[in-house]
Amino acid sequence: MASMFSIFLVSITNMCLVSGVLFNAALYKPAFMSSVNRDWNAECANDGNANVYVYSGSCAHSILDNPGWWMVDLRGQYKIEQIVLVNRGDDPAGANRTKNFTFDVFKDDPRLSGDFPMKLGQVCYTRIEPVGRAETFTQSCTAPIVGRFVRFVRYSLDMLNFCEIKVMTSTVLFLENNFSVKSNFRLQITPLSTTYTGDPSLCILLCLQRRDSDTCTAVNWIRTTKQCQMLKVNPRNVTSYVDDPNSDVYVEM
Ligand SMILES: [Ca+2]
Repeated sequence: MASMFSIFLVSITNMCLVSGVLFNAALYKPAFMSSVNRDWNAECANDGNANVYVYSGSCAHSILDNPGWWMVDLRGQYKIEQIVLVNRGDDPAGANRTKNFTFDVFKDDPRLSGDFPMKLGQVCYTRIEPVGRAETFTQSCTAPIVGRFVRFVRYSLDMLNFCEIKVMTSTVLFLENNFSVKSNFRLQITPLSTTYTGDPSLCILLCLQRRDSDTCTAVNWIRTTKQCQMLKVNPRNVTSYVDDPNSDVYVEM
């Protein structure tokens, strides 16, 4: 089965997307945190599901850490303008843990530096007081910051537990995306849009250009007709593959 997958690197360094509206650059991107409690992993906090009940499986939750941190890789350089945090809602004591934290931003992966996680990046904002139970807290950065890695960090001993984080931007400076290709399959979901392109690379580029409106993350490329079907799916939870000898499916990694 492994031979059905190959990696297709799409590096669109000249793509500049300036949208008229803020959109969430963190949705479905790779995310990490200082530790994981049960299966409530970091990517539960950017899965697009804002359910505030931890046992729903849509919240990230660490064990006791100092510092405790959560971080998303936006896979490109974005001008970060605002952060939205949806706090835990099912437990008052748990909700009260979301305080004394900072959101900071790095251009490069800070985990590769020797002083991670202690070193601060460029600070979007710091909040001392707790975010309310089940509250959706929205805060603009003091000034927009260009970067790729956006981190929640708290320099005291406690657990992290929040249910969604959105990184709001209106400007993409460039993208660096990897797609995996699975030959002779397609995803059986309703496309966001369908068009015809000369090759799958163009299809993927059109998909990425929809970032500001509908988070296109995958394409079905119908080889026989050169049809490009643009799709929205969580790349970490793809279940709707079907056999199709005329199609290849490309999914963002
Ligand atoms: Ca969530």
